[in-house]
Amino acid sequence: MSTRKKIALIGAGNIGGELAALCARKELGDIVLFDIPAKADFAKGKALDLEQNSSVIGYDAKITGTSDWKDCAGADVVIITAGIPRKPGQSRDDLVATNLPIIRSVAAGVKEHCPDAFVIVISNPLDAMVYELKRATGLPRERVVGMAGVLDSARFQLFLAREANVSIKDVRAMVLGGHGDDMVPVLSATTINGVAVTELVAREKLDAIIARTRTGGGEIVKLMGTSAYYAPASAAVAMAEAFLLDQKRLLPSAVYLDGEYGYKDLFMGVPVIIGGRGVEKILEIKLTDDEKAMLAKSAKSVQGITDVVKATPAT
Ligand code: A3D
Repeated sequence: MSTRKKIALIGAGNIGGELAALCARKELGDIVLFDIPAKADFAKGKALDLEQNSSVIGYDAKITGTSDWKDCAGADVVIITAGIPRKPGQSRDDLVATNLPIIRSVAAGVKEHCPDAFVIVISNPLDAMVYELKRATGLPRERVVGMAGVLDSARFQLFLAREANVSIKDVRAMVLGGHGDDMVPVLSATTINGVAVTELVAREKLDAIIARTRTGGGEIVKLMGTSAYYAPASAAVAMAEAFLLDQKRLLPSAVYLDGEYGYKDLFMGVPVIIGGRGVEKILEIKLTDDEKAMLAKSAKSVQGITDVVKATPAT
């Protein structure tokens, strides 16, 4: 039996496949690609393709495709992409009717087979789906997070780097709040290698970049007919890696708030430290009055969709 870490990827679609490819190349552990029975062979085929790729690239990882939850048993990390992505013209919230029952069935699998895992949810609408996953599994808040802030910050960073004509490596930014069109790019925490971004990018350009960041997911859906998958997968792997390698990284993540920033019983993006114990700390950073107001607006949207989820009985 392998003593490597085990990573269960729930959903073997576009993001699931890229997650598997990245985890394998980084040799983070053995990988199980899980999907519904109708797509079991598809998951098996993807797993085999990726195992064959190990021979070319040179990585050690066992990759298995399955639709049997027993194969996920004992996973150290579970990353959930099960559900449908957006089509052009749809909002993330439009997905709730389809994705809520899916998340509930995945939660049952996680609860029974992976109760000790660090769980990262990607399925949309993100903040409401991760709320339901935690509620339905009863897992502690240290071990359930939603991926959105790392991706939204990456989009913000890219647009800033292009505008300022500097290397992407030197841009540090933070996008907080819900994963929706009123997410909160925090300018007071955004620098180009320590230099305030407001010194290098004009205010009206910043406003345009903030607007583009907020609709960054929709821009790709409109172009491709489905949602992004390379950057979302990389963002989730950064979070998984922080846990598996105890990196203690400061990453914006959707976490269960219990009074932090003045919000309770809600999942929303805030800066956290992720290390070997999962969410090791929730940081309450100083925000300007403007940023607090934007966060309040975003929290209101998240609360609205979370309330819909809470009011929907299990079928
Ligand atoms: P897609 O390529 O369709 O893959 C989803 C997979 O989930 C499919 O293979 C389905 O068969 C599978 N699935 C459905 N039901 C179940 C189930 N009960 N158990 C296991 N697997 C199941 O979609 P995708 O990979 O492009 O996107 C997946 C999700 O991520 C969607 O909800 C997207 O909206 C969301 N997404 C979130 C972000 C964030 O930043 C939060 C970014 C991009 C996409």
